[in-house]
This record gives sequence, C-alpha cells and structure tokens, in this order.
Amino acid sequence: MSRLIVISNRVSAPTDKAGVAVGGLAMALSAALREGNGMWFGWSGEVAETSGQISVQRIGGVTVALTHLDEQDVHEYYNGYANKTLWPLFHYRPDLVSFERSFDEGYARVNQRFAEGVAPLLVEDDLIWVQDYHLIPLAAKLREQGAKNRIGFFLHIPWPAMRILMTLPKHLELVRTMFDYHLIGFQTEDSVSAFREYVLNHAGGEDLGDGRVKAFGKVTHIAAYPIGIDAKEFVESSQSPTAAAYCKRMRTSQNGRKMMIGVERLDYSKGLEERFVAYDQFLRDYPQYENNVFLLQIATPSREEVDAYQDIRNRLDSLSGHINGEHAQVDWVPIRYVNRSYRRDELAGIYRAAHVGLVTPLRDGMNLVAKEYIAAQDPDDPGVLILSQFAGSAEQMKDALIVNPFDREAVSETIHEALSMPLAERKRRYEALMHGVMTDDVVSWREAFVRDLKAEVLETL
Ligand code: ADQ
Repeated sequence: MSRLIVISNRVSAPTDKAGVAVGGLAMALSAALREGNGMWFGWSGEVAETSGQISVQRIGGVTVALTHLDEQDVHEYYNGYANKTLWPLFHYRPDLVSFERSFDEGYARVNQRFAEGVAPLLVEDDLIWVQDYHLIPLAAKLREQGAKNRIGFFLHIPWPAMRILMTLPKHLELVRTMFDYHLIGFQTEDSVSAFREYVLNHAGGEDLGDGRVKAFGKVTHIAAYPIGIDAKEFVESSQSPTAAAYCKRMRTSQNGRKMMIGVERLDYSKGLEERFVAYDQFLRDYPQYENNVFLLQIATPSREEVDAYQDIRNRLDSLSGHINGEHAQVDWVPIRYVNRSYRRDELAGIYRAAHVGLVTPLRDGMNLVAKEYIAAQDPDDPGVLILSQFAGSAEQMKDALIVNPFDREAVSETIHEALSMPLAERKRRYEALMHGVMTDDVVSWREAFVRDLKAEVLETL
C-alpha cells in the first residue's frame, strides 16, 4: 500500500489534550496518516537560522517531519507572498495586495527548501498531497528534485476570477507550476470554472473533458472537493458536559433575549465590519428588538504582523464601541465583542445557545463555522443559519437564509426573518442542512480526494 505524504505550511497533528482547538482537518489528515503509516511535513512554527535540517518526530501517533524558517523567510514567504499577496488577491481584495519582488523570491526559496527537505524522504509509490496557497509551486520544485510520484494539491481558499488573477505579476508562471500536479482540488465549482477559464483563455489551454485540462504541454485534473467538518465528533462535543455548561451559562446570561453568534478569525475577508453595519441598520429598522436581542461576536486576532489586520482590528473596536454607545441601555448592550479563542467543546455549547448563526464573509473558500453551527443545534429547537452567498459553503447549504453581505438592508431584513421564523420551518431547514453536514464530512472529503489521486493515470507528465 502506498504511503500518504501530506505537506502543508504548518503541521497540526493533534496532541492528546481533549477538547483543545484541534480542527477537524488536522484530525482527518492525522487519521489517514496513522492508518497508512504516512508522514506530515511542514514548518515547525519556529523562527531560527535554517541549516536545512529536518527533525522527524512522532506526535499523536503520526510521523511528523519539521523544518524551521528564518526571519527573512517568515517576512517574505509567510507574512509576505502568502499573506500580503496571495491571500488578499484570492479573496478579491487587490486594494490590499502588496507586490514585492523580494516576496516572490522568498516564496520560491521556501518552496525550494521544502522540496529539498521532502525529496530524500520519499519512496517511489508515495502519494503526495500538498495543502493550500503557501505551497502552489511545490510540485514543480519536487519534479526538479527528480520526484516522479503522484502529487495532488488542494486549495482551501477561493480561486479568483481571471481578471483578478491577472493583476498578479507573474500569474502565468504561477499557473504553469500547477501543471506539475496530477490532481488539483478546489472547494467549489465556482473556483473550478474560474481556473478553467484562465487556462483556456489566458494560458492557451484546452479542455479535454472529464475535468482534464491541458496547457504548457501537460495535462492535469481539476475538480471540486468541498471540505466538511468532523461532523460526528462535533455533534458529540455539542452534547458533552462542557458544552452543556457553556450552553447553560449563555442561556442564563441571555435572560430571555435572543442571541446571534458570529465566530471567526479576525480577518477582513470575513465581513465583520459589514456585519456590524448591517446589525446597526437592523436595530434602526426594527426598534421592537431593542433590549430583546444581542450579537455575540467572537473574533480571534490573527496575522497581527500584517498591517491590514491591525487596521481591521482598530476599525472593529471603534465600530462596536460606536454601535454600543448609540443603542445600549443601562441593562443591555447590543454587541458583545470578544477577542479570544475557545476550546471546541466550549464553542459547541455557545453555538447551541444561539438562535441565529451569522456567517457573512465577503469571500471564503468554504467556511466551516457555518457547518459547525448546524452540527451543534438542538434538533427539537434549532437555530437559523444566515449565510453569505460568497462563502463556498453556500453552494451546498442551500437551506440556509442566503444573503449578500454587501447589502445591509437585505441583511437587516434577513435577521428579522430568522428571529421570527416559526419552529416548523426552522426544523425543516435544519434537517436538510444537517443531512448535508453529516454526509459530506471531512472524512468523505479526504477519502474522495485520495481515491481520485490514486486513480489518476500517469499520462499527465
Ligand atoms: P479559515 O479562514 O480559518 O479557514 P473557517 O473555515 O471558518 O475559516 O475555519 C475556522 C475554524 O477556526 C473553525 O473550525 C472555527 O471553529 C475555528 N475558530 C474560529 N474562531 C475561533 C475562536 N475564537 N475560538 C475557537 N475556534 C475558533 C480556511 C479557509 C476556509 C476553509 C478552511 C478549511 O479560509 O474558507 O473553510 O480553511 O478548508
């Protein structure tokens, strides 16, 4: 049986601490690696002088191979090309993109270093699965090292429309490197179409049918593999004593009011500012909800070394203060704004206590919070999910109330619709959504991708 080798920027093999914030993705990949005697390769998260040395360890039963990055790498590759160039661009924010030649060079250098670190550890029939935008050119670098293995790539964020991508200097070179993969997985059909459009219209490519596209003299396979959550575990976690305690704590503090919940990394792609503005609009449009509803917004700071993240944090501090100042009463604040992270079982209890889940990103590859919110609901009295049409999950979760997050009046009306929805309709929508969350979970995502990667014919190289 061939081994699976997962390569990602960071490695998050689970530790044994129960309930700690290890995501479903880490769990699902680790399970596959454990079963198949595989290996997970990536950056240790440490910043140190790099000697090219790889440290191999066992973490939670998984073999993990770690490399360090030096300060220049972190600046140019991680904070630079990955998070100041590709992330904003792929989330349709060319206004926030920094293009610097040194970022390009850092990105190429770290990908090269990853390839040099992995190549000696490979055997002939290893299946390699590269994760996400940090490592797009890795297959090309591995080929230069002589690797003939099957290599697949999964992009967790959106693939942008052709005209957006074309604002990236050297976009053609980036896409060229993708043809060294046998299989490229995207979150949505929308991303698959955008990639195909670029290849056909800008790279002189050809559509060979059945998801095969040809360009640069090579063929690769493209398809959508929408990622899911560890649904069964999340449901269990929502019924755990910790979740029950958190749910009770929230209910007590609600004091009969309805609660809406938002949970995300503090990122400009998540539409937090627009959400606050729409909520402000809602409080003006429907004064009957004054003192009867509140929004609990949990936003964990992330990527704080990048200016755009400091800016959004400052703007949200000011906006939440402004809205609260405008509407609050001595015994009620409309927004509870919390900048910390919670364990998964705590989060599950908080979701369960919320009457409405507000998931309104301006762009999102998938958005797992939407799925976690549904998985945590009480089937006899479920809450309502409001979901942005620009989240990848909207392609699957059609029974949510779908909104345009840029249209604050429509979001305001939808909040009213959610808060006043009769139980029968809440149940009908929840049951349909829950069926999808349970069926299309993270394990079926992983199995579908690995099965297709194994099945690819080696005509592609
Ligand atoms: P993210 O942009 O991080 O992921 P998302 O899919 O919503 O977005 O996942 C966030 C995860 O972090 C969820 O599991 C959530 O519970 C957790 N989380 C967020 N805030 C938290 C807090 N305060 N405390 C504890 N946990 C918190 C990227 C892409 C997404 C894609 C995923 C997976 O941007 O579009 O869905 O990868 O492919």
